[in-house]
Amino acid sequence: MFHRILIANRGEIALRVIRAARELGVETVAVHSTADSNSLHVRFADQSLCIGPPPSRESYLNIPAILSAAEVSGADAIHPGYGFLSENAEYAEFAEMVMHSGIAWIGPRPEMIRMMGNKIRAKEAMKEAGLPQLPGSEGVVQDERDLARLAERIGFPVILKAAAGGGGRGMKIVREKEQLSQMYRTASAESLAAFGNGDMYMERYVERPRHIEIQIVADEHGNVIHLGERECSVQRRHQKMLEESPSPALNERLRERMGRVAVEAMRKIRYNNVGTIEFLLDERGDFYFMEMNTRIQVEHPVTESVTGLDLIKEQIRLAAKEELGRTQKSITLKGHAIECRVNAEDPVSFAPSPGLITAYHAPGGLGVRIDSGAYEQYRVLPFYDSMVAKLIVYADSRPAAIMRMRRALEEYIVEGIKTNIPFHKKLLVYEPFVQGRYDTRLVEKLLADNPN
Ligand code: MV4
Repeated sequence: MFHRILIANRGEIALRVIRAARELGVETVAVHSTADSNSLHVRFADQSLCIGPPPSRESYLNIPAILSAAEVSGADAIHPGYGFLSENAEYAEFAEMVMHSGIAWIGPRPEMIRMMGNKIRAKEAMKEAGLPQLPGSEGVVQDERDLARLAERIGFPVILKAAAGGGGRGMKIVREKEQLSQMYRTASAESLAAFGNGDMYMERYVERPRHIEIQIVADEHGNVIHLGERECSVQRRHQKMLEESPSPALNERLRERMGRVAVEAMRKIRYNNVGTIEFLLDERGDFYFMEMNTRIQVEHPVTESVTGLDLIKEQIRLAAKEELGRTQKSITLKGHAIECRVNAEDPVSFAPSPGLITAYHAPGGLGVRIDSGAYEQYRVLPFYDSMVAKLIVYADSRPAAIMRMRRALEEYIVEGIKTNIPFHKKLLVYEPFVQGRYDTRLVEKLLADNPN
């Protein structure tokens, strides 16, 4: 096992990694910007080092500063968390540089990160590995002739996606032939400007999909298991707001099928550490590979709640080359978990609302978990994303989890800043949500049905 882990992140995920490391008896090193000196991750780590000024580019994205911090603190492993470098074009290079410095990398091999970072290469590899795919371009759209020919074959509507995009960035839905050229040129130019890569691919557009993702855990010795799914269809502009596990859309047969093909694919590419395979699930119950995330995700606690595994401890153990020590048979999904992302934002306009938290009281009681770096007198900074807490509830059944989440949201006191807690309270009584009958358009529909 490692002696000392440096956490290349801030906020709740830095705290989350510190908690896991401490329980494993491993020392921790926090890095922070000058704006984060009073953060809990700095307080709870064994050591902390300031790595630069508030803007992320100069601190949490500053690879040389982070590597220097690892060196001077004597860290023998680095955990990247999510966001920052783990959602950056340089993610694979960062992993590589860490390993070349003789420091263990708590994550997948750089080649895995690189492959999945290019959405076209990821699709090709996952097709080869047996994951179902939507009819599409099978590679880059070469030119305008290729474009028209492909769209004709696939049939409208189609969707154009950026090879270097992901998570909804650089996408264009095209409903008719006449819009095709224009949309393609715009999308490709925008992607080139945003990601330095104008390559586009095309897929048949699925109208009312659900976003279902399968959690994978893989060791360095070829053992791979899945931990079931997370339902992530409650999103606004590609920002997830609430996640749950299990998905109300899956039955045991479909779960077993999605999990099995996901595990087989990961075995074939010799994937290591934790990862998430994202699928689109259509109204017929057919599922298609969308993207793969090679990092721990914000919503990992719902999986922890229903499986009883600590995913961060698993990540650390796997990076230390330990064996998985669990078989697929030993994994059972029990009960139901829901996570609400509590953001410092206006519940109506969704505009960020940074500032001083003047009063704070987090809910408690059976089956309630809060992952947060917030406290009374904590200042939510404008430099970083607006998520201030994750509220996770666990109960025997979905209806009981919904009741528990409503109760917990009522107990939550956050004053001084605006939060989306009022939005979550509406969502938790919204009939399509309560029924579990929803798709990726749920939030839009809720906002249309509740004009204020
Ligand atoms: C799609 C799609 C429909 N058909 N691909 C959005 C995020 C990115 N990962 C891919 N996304 C989509 N891809 C095809 N072929 C619909 C979406 C989509 C979506 C997906 C998951 C969750 C929310 C979404 C909201 C709008 C569109």
